[in-house]
Amino acid sequence: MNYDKLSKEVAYALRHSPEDYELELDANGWVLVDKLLESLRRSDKWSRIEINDLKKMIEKSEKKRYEIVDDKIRAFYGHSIPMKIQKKEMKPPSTLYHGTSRRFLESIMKNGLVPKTRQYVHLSEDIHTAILVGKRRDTDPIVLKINSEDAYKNGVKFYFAHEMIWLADAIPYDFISH
Ligand code: HQG
Repeated sequence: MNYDKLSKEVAYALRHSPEDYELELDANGWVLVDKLLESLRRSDKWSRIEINDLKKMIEKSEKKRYEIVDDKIRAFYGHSIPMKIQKKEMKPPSTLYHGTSRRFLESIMKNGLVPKTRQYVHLSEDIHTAILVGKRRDTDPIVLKINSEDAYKNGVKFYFAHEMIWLADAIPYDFISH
């Protein structure tokens, strides 16, 4: 089984277009694993898919994108559907990082970080993860440093996705340096 392809398909189902899969995410982004399997099986590509394939997909991925708990599965981050997925508000580490394309720098330093097509701005706990995120768009990405301690003190809300990825509604430019 091609787990990368499966992961991309699951991203459409759990982050971007659940309605195309006849799925309805709950407020925290969960759906029943059985419902997802049922929907995936309608396509020839995944006609024999089982829960163990989803578990292997999660296990083999270099990135922590999904979790299965009991009979449910969800994406930790990355949603673009209109209904905003509720994330747990939490005090962030004092510094976070955001890897991005150099060509966005001017606009980011003028407008701050905004979520664009997704529901939240995505921030990384470590520089290495930020570089990987930035490399999706630029072979030589820039890593922005977010003064999350000051941002938090000034009322910017942060949300926990998982131990490497934090989310925010937006980050004003005063808390961004490079
Ligand atoms: C940029 C992937 C101009 C921002 C990744 C980013 C991550 C601005 C792009 C996760 C801007 C949005 C999310 C402004 C933000 N002016 N550009 N004011 N504000 N931007 O894909 O953070 O593999 O929505 O810098 O690895 O790149 O799918 O966000 O470049 O974890 O699991 O607008 O998605 O994970 O791009 O990536 P995205 P992201 P997966």
